[in-house]
Amino acid sequence: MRFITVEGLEGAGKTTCLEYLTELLRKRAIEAVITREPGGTPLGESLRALLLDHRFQDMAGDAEALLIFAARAQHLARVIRPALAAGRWVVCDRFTDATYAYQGGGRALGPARIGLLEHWVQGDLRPDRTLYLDVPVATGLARAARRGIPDRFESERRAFFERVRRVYLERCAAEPERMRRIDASGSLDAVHTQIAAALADLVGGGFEPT
Ligand code: Z5A
Repeated sequence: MRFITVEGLEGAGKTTCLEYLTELLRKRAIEAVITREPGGTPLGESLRALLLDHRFQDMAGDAEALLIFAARAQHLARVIRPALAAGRWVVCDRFTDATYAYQGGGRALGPARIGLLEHWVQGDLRPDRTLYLDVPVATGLARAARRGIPDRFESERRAFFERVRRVYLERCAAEPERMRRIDASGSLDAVHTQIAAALADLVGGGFEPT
């Protein structure tokens, strides 16, 4: 049983990477629980809709962080902890590193309050491995822009995303064993090779080349 999380700026390629990752694990007979944040439960998905909604443009940073941790508490209680307790692997599209990056960095709440909520909601639970898909802000925003109408986060200014990226990179540097930086600016093949390498030690014997 392992808890894997995938992080990155919008347009970094998390969705694309998750499909590859799921297939990679399946080849090793690992049927992971694939989930996402904010979301992953009916309550969490409802909170996600509020968080992304343009009507709440004036949402206070503290309110945003608390809603995200409310969704996370439900997700942990109803999906993540039960799956891990049953011996399943869990792969989650974003987790608490995103809160440090977006709310701690982007919204400038700082790491201390995020740390308090992390301790309250998660106790000692942390991901076993986090893949941070790193792209320059301009690359991520250009890829995300191809998808159509931006949500409340995607409408933020470039400086916001530069702060988000800085926190992600600092966290990779601080915890290199858990949090692996994947250069996601190149071809999908190059990204996939890095992903397989970053997970190889968790499955014993690594993965067959694809
Ligand atoms: N949020 C937060 O603030 N705090 C928190 O604690 C958490 C979340 C948990 C929703 O997240 C928002 O929640 C998010 C932060 C906030 N802000 N926004 N927006 P989300 O993860 O659901 O939303 P997202 O960041 O927009 O993710 P996404 O839509 O899933 O994007 P992506 O998965 O990273 O990108 P993609 O869809 O895989 O790829 C985008 C395009 O690029 C697509 O056309 C791909 O074909 C293309 N692509 C991907 N990789 C490549 C490569 N290597 N080369 C060329 N083209 C590529």
